[in-house]
Amino acid sequence: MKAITLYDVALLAGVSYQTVSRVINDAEHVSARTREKVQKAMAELHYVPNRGAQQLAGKRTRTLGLMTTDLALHAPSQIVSAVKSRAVEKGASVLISMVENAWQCQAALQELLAQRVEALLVNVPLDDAHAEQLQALASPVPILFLDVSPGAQVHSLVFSAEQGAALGAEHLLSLGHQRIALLCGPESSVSARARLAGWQETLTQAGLEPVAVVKGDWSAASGYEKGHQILSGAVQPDAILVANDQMALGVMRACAEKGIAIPGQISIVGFDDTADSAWFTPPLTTIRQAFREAGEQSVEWLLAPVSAGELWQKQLPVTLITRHSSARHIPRQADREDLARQLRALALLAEQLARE
Ligand code: IPT
Repeated sequence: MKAITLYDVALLAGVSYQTVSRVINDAEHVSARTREKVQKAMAELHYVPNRGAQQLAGKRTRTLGLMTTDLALHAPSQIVSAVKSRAVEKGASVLISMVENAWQCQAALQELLAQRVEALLVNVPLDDAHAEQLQALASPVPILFLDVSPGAQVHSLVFSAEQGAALGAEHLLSLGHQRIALLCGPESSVSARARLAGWQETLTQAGLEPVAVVKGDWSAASGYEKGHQILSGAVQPDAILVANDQMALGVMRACAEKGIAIPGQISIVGFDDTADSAWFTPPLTTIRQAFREAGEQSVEWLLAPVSAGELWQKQLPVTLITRHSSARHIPRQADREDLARQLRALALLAEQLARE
């Protein structure tokens, strides 16, 4: 079958080739009536404009490139969802490339550039040097990073990991918890390392050491497995700080299997506040990272990036969302007996002293 061209559309609509081209490119100076006529002819002929040809003719593609980590994870998929909807609103399209690890980034970047994206968004955890290298490779195409440390010399839009971690730890301390276990994200993630550092700093300031530090891979399955590991450790924790809500989901399952009541016997605090976290049993207390806002602001930047030379670096706030997986510490039976024993010994001592 012969491919339908602009000429066929022009012929059927009874207008010139240039007029059809103007309608396709949303150019000015086309009357509503003409536009309608052309659109009708296009529909009738099943004509689809050829982006490649438009691009060769030097037209803007309004195509954004998005490189993302595993979309099976809730946080990255919710960011992509927000990016897509804002881009559609703005008349831009998004090409998505998913990478399994940081080392695939360079090839993915080349592939997106080969498709002539106008700007790039990268939501892959990257160390400073690696992000800086990708920024140099992408030049002059603007590139924005979502999962880097604020110290990286690249354009970035990031949530404050340390602040979020401190909020979670302070919340547990304010509830009277002292035996706190930490379930971190993978070592390869900058954000996971920053969250761990934030927790540790807050606990140290309170004169405490975590009762366990365990690493998972962000998935609910790893939360379940590591949750069981923590719960069968030498010291039973009063609370667990979990580096993301998906792992918290697995931890909650492990608690249920062990018959440990949340929040009666253990408090759980997550990180992310993904769309499902309010629907866990019980609804999860967590640190909110506003993924929708992050996705939307990224698109705004990508469509109007700052002038070259200057670094654009923005930190987004994180907030504590208190739901029902955390509650005031209730001393355990053993602790209460221990306290009673100590008080009796003290009373005895006081009596002796009084007699002397
Ligand atoms: C980060 C999430 O907090 C975590 O749950 C996990 O999905 C991770 O991404 C995947 O890389 S959010 C990121 C913008 C720091």
